[in-house]
Amino acid sequence: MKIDRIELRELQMPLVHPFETSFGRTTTRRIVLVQVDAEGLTGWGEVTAGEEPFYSYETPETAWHILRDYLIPWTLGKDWVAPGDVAARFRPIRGHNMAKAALENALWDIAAQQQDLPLAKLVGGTLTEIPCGVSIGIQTSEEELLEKVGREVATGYQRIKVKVKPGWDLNVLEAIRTRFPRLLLMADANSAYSLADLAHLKEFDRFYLMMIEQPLGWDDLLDHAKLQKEISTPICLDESIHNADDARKALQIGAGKIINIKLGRVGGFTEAKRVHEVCRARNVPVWCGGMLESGIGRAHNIAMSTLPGFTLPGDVSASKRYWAEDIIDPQVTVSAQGTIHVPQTAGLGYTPNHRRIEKLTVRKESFE
Ligand code: OSB
Ligand code: MG
Repeated sequence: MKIDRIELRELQMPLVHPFETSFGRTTTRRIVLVQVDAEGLTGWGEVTAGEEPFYSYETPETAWHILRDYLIPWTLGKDWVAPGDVAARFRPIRGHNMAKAALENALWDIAAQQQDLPLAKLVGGTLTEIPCGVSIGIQTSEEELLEKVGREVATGYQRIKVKVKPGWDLNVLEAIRTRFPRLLLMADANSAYSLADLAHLKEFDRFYLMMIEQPLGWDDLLDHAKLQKEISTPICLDESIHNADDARKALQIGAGKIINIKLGRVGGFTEAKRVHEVCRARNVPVWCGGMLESGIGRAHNIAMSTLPGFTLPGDVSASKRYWAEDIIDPQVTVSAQGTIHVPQTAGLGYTPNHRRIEKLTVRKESFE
């Protein structure tokens, strides 16, 4: 595969509802898209970094820099055999996984089109329908949260994740459990606690949650292992898993029992497949996380979610939960059973809408 041209662009996309986590609130996403032209085909990738360096150190700005000054020059004009070769070429750069993933995933899109395969098939997926959950941010009142939970359950979503932080945790879980005793429920703390909160974290056990996601430090494994020995709720790791080695070490020391795989956080499909393998070899369930993606990143997440180890509902949900109008056609929709039907056409399975993308673009730069 010979890469002829790469275009970077930044889109500003207002969310239909602001999204609040323990580290902050997002109202408009700044999304960097990577468009790759090779041998008459076009592939797309998305940088999933947050606007601020609060989930991880990456931002749209750091990704633009790493792509423009390193990843794109290292990729252009070279004759690649497989997208995985690009992943290997990017290894000398430490971190910046979301920048790497955007470019590598665009090449997977092209490879799928070249081989006339759905992206899901090319990456090794087997499911044709994926189970979906939703992630619900911190709200201004418990009543508002309960109403949102009720609406998502009625829509059909198979599990509900709520964001928690000190002061918005036991009280809201209690309220949800009282109203929805049998709901598949989990909480995501985004590193809002420390081991000093041990007694408090033990109280989460009474809500029989499916899991608690990343309760402790964003880059910690050791304290999570200590915590897991003290609580019965399974710990799911998100922020602290950057590659397959992290996953292996985490599972070896008992830092968690479940792993959330995000393509951006681990640097693209090649490494995400390795994380999946590490977990599958140990019978550890995984699920696909989300980063408030546009349709491009969402389409990649759908493909990833079809691998056989993705046995738990993920955070991959319908376009309309985020956008008045997504940038792909058709929009991502969810069935009444809370599933997404995986497209069976070649490539992404959704068509990027150039007119809409152009309208939302605030800057672009192309490289030949
Ligand atoms: O921790 O999973 C997370 C959104 C932004 C940053 C981090 C996270 C999230 C979500 C939302 O939970 C997932 C989604 O709906 O895309
Ligand atoms: Mg998370």
